[in-house]
Amino acid sequence: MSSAAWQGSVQGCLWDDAATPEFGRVAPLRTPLARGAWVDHQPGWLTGSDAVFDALVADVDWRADTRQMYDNVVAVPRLTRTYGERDALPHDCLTAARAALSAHYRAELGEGFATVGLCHYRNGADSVAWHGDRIGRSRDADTMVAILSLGEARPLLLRPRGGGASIRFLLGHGDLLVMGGSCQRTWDHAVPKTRRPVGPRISAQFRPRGVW
Ligand SMILES: O=C(O)CCC(=O)C(=O)O
Repeated sequence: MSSAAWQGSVQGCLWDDAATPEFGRVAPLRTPLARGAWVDHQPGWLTGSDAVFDALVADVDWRADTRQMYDNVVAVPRLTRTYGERDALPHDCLTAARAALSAHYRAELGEGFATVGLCHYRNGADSVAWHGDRIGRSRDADTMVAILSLGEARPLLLRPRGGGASIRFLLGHGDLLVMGGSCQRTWDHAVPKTRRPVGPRISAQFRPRGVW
Protein backbone atom coordinates (compact mmCIF):
# COMPACT_ATOMS: atom_id res chain seq x y z
CA MET A 1 0.00 0.00 0.00
CA SER A 2 1.02 3.55 -0.38
CA SER A 3 1.42 4.71 3.20
CA ALA A 4 2.13 8.18 1.87
CA ALA A 5 -1.38 8.37 0.42
CA TRP A 6 -2.95 7.24 3.68
CA GLN A 7 -0.83 9.60 5.73
CA GLY A 8 -1.89 12.33 3.42
CA SER A 9 -5.56 11.60 3.98
CA VAL A 10 -5.59 11.00 7.70
CA GLN A 11 -2.70 12.02 9.86
CA GLY A 12 -1.10 9.35 11.96
CA CYS A 13 -2.81 6.28 10.49
CA LEU A 14 -0.56 3.68 8.97
CA TRP A 15 -0.90 0.05 8.26
CA ASP A 16 0.44 -2.36 5.72
CA ASP A 17 -2.34 -3.47 3.52
CA ALA A 18 -3.05 -3.80 -0.15
CA ALA A 19 -5.92 -1.32 -0.14
CA THR A 20 -5.55 2.30 0.80
CA PRO A 21 -8.26 3.45 3.18
CA GLU A 22 -8.89 7.09 2.56
CA PHE A 23 -11.42 9.52 3.99
CA GLY A 24 -12.83 12.12 1.70
CA ARG A 25 -13.53 15.63 2.89
CA VAL A 26 -16.61 15.63 5.13
CA ALA A 27 -19.18 17.17 2.77
CA PRO A 28 -22.53 15.47 3.29
CA LEU A 29 -25.87 16.31 1.74
CA ARG A 30 -28.31 17.45 4.44
CA THR A 31 -31.94 16.33 4.48
CA PRO A 32 -34.07 18.49 6.79
CA LEU A 33 -36.78 16.53 8.62
CA ALA A 34 -39.84 17.76 10.51
CA ARG A 35 -39.65 18.95 14.12
CA GLY A 36 -36.13 20.35 13.94
CA ALA A 37 -34.41 17.12 12.98
CA TRP A 38 -32.03 16.54 10.08
CA VAL A 39 -29.91 13.83 8.49
CA ASP A 40 -26.57 14.26 6.72
CA HIS A 41 -25.60 11.52 4.27
CA GLN A 42 -22.35 11.13 2.39
CA PRO A 43 -21.95 7.95 0.33
CA GLY A 44 -18.40 6.63 0.11
CA TRP A 45 -16.83 8.89 2.72
CA LEU A 46 -14.24 6.20 3.48
CA THR A 47 -12.88 4.32 0.48
CA GLY A 48 -10.54 1.32 0.36
CA SER A 49 -11.89 0.09 3.68
CA ASP A 50 -12.11 -3.68 3.08
CA ALA A 51 -9.12 -4.27 5.34
CA VAL A 52 -10.62 -2.07 8.05
CA PHE A 53 -13.79 -4.16 7.96
CA ASP A 54 -11.84 -7.43 8.14
CA ALA A 55 -9.69 -6.17 11.00
CA LEU A 56 -12.74 -5.09 13.02
CA VAL A 57 -14.47 -8.45 12.49
CA ALA A 58 -11.34 -10.28 13.63
CA ASP A 59 -9.94 -8.03 16.37
CA VAL A 60 -12.91 -6.61 18.28
CA ASP A 61 -13.96 -8.59 21.35
CA TRP A 62 -17.57 -8.62 20.25
CA ARG A 63 -20.26 -9.08 22.88
CA ALA A 64 -23.35 -11.22 22.34
CA ASP A 65 -25.84 -9.58 24.70
CA THR A 66 -29.20 -10.79 25.90
CA ARG A 67 -32.22 -8.87 27.10
CA GLN A 68 -35.35 -9.64 29.06
CA MET A 69 -38.50 -9.74 26.95
CA TYR A 70 -41.54 -10.37 29.09
CA ASP A 71 -40.85 -13.79 30.67
CA ASN A 72 -38.03 -14.71 28.32
CA VAL A 73 -34.38 -13.84 27.94
CA VAL A 74 -33.67 -13.31 24.24
CA ALA A 75 -30.48 -12.75 22.28
CA VAL A 76 -29.85 -9.20 21.06
CA PRO A 77 -29.85 -9.67 17.26
CA ARG A 78 -26.37 -8.26 16.59
CA LEU A 79 -22.94 -8.24 18.23
CA THR A 80 -21.88 -5.07 19.98
CA ARG A 81 -18.97 -3.34 21.66
CA THR A 82 -18.82 0.13 23.14
CA TYR A 83 -15.81 2.33 23.87
CA GLY A 84 -15.72 5.23 26.30
CA GLU A 85 -13.96 8.43 25.37
CA ARG A 86 -10.74 7.34 27.11
CA ASP A 87 -10.74 3.77 25.82
CA ALA A 88 -8.32 2.72 23.12
CA LEU A 89 -10.23 2.13 19.91
CA PRO A 90 -9.70 -1.16 18.06
CA HIS A 91 -8.55 0.48 14.82
CA ASP A 92 -6.71 3.69 13.96
CA CYS A 93 -9.33 4.32 11.33
CA LEU A 94 -11.99 4.86 14.02
CA THR A 95 -9.74 7.30 15.84
CA ALA A 96 -9.20 9.18 12.58
CA ALA A 97 -12.92 9.16 11.76
CA ARG A 98 -13.80 10.57 15.18
CA ALA A 99 -11.21 13.33 14.80
CA ALA A 100 -12.43 14.24 11.32
CA LEU A 101 -16.08 14.28 12.41
CA SER A 102 -15.28 16.35 15.48
CA ALA A 103 -13.35 18.86 13.38
CA HIS A 104 -16.22 19.20 10.91
CA TYR A 105 -19.16 19.33 13.34
CA ARG A 106 -17.63 20.97 16.43
CA ALA A 107 -18.86 24.48 15.65
CA GLU A 108 -22.43 23.31 15.11
CA LEU A 109 -22.47 20.68 17.86
CA GLY A 110 -20.60 22.76 20.41
CA GLU A 111 -18.29 19.85 21.28
CA GLY A 112 -16.54 16.90 19.71
CA PHE A 113 -17.58 13.28 19.40
CA ALA A 114 -16.38 11.17 22.32
CA THR A 115 -17.66 7.59 22.53
CA VAL A 116 -17.79 4.90 19.88
CA GLY A 117 -20.34 2.10 19.66
CA LEU A 118 -19.90 -0.78 17.25
CA CYS A 119 -22.61 -3.10 15.95
CA HIS A 120 -21.85 -6.19 13.89
CA TYR A 121 -24.79 -7.42 11.82
CA ARG A 122 -23.74 -10.92 10.83
CA ASN A 123 -26.52 -11.48 8.29
CA GLY A 124 -30.06 -10.38 7.45
CA ALA A 125 -31.46 -11.80 10.68
CA ASP A 126 -29.46 -9.24 12.65
CA SER A 127 -31.13 -5.88 13.12
CA VAL A 128 -31.85 -3.00 15.45
CA ALA A 129 -35.48 -2.22 16.34
CA TRP A 130 -37.09 1.22 16.25
CA HIS A 131 -35.58 3.46 18.88
CA GLY A 132 -34.02 6.87 19.49
CA ASP A 133 -30.77 7.41 21.39
CA ARG A 134 -32.56 9.12 24.25
CA ILE A 135 -30.52 8.10 27.27
CA GLY A 136 -28.51 10.82 28.97
CA ARG A 137 -28.28 14.35 27.64
CA SER A 138 -30.07 13.47 24.41
CA ARG A 139 -33.31 12.89 26.32
CA ASP A 140 -34.08 16.59 26.34
CA ALA A 141 -31.40 18.34 24.29
CA ASP A 142 -30.45 18.36 20.61
CA THR A 143 -27.38 16.34 19.74
CA MET A 144 -25.71 14.43 16.90
CA VAL A 145 -25.02 10.76 16.32
CA ALA A 146 -22.67 9.99 13.43
CA ILE A 147 -22.54 6.56 11.80
CA LEU A 148 -19.78 5.11 9.63
CA SER A 149 -21.16 2.07 7.82
CA LEU A 150 -18.86 -0.72 6.59
CA GLY A 151 -19.58 -3.90 4.70
CA GLU A 152 -22.92 -4.96 3.25
CA ALA A 153 -25.34 -2.17 2.39
CA ARG A 154 -28.33 -2.13 4.75
CA PRO A 155 -31.15 0.41 4.90
CA LEU A 156 -31.44 2.65 7.93
CA LEU A 157 -35.05 3.82 8.31
CA LEU A 158 -36.28 6.89 10.15
CA ARG A 159 -39.85 7.71 11.15
CA PRO A 160 -41.38 10.37 13.37
CA ARG A 161 -41.64 9.29 16.98
CA GLY A 162 -45.20 8.17 17.60
CA GLY A 163 -45.72 7.04 14.02
CA GLY A 164 -45.77 8.25 10.45
CA ALA A 165 -44.22 7.47 7.12
CA SER A 166 -40.63 6.32 7.21
CA ILE A 167 -37.75 7.52 5.08
CA ARG A 168 -34.94 5.25 4.01
CA PHE A 169 -31.20 5.74 3.67
CA LEU A 170 -29.28 2.87 2.11
CA LEU A 171 -25.96 2.78 3.96
CA GLY A 172 -23.20 1.27 1.84
CA HIS A 173 -19.55 0.44 2.44
CA GLY A 174 -17.80 3.57 3.72
CA ASP A 175 -20.92 5.74 3.93
CA LEU A 176 -21.37 8.43 6.56
CA LEU A 177 -24.77 9.26 8.05
CA VAL A 178 -25.24 11.85 10.78
CA MET A 179 -28.53 12.33 12.65
CA GLY A 180 -28.76 15.81 14.13
CA GLY A 181 -30.93 18.48 15.68
CA SER A 182 -33.87 16.96 17.55
CA CYS A 183 -33.60 13.66 15.62
CA GLN A 184 -33.00 11.42 18.63
CA ARG A 185 -35.93 12.93 20.56
CA THR A 186 -38.48 13.41 17.80
CA TRP A 187 -37.66 10.59 15.39
CA ASP A 188 -36.89 6.88 15.74
CA HIS A 189 -34.50 4.90 13.59
CA ALA A 190 -34.09 1.19 12.82
CA VAL A 191 -32.12 -1.28 10.71
CA PRO A 192 -34.75 -3.91 9.86
CA LYS A 193 -34.20 -7.60 9.33
CA THR A 194 -34.24 -8.84 5.76
CA ARG A 195 -34.90 -12.25 4.21
CA ARG A 196 -32.51 -11.41 1.38
CA PRO A 197 -29.19 -13.21 1.67
CA VAL A 198 -26.93 -10.39 2.78
CA GLY A 199 -23.36 -10.32 3.98
CA PRO A 200 -22.10 -8.84 7.23
CA ARG A 201 -22.15 -5.15 8.10
CA ILE A 202 -20.43 -3.14 10.83
CA SER A 203 -21.81 0.18 12.04
CA ALA A 204 -19.59 2.53 14.03
CA GLN A 205 -21.57 5.16 15.93
CA PHE A 206 -19.83 8.28 17.22
CA ARG A 207 -21.62 10.12 20.02
CA PRO A 208 -20.83 13.12 22.20
CA ARG A 209 -20.11 12.52 25.88
CA GLY A 210 -23.19 11.55 27.90
CA VAL A 211 -25.36 10.48 24.96
CA TRP A 212 -26.55 6.90 24.42
O1 LIG B 1 -26.59 0.11 12.56
C1 LIG B 1 -26.72 1.32 12.59
O2 LIG B 1 -26.19 2.04 11.78
C2 LIG B 1 -27.57 1.94 13.68
C3 LIG B 1 -27.23 1.44 15.05
C4 LIG B 1 -28.08 2.06 16.10
O3 LIG B 1 -29.05 2.69 15.84
C5 LIG B 1 -27.73 1.88 17.50
O4 LIG B 1 -26.87 1.06 17.82
O5 LIG B 1 -28.34 2.57 18.35
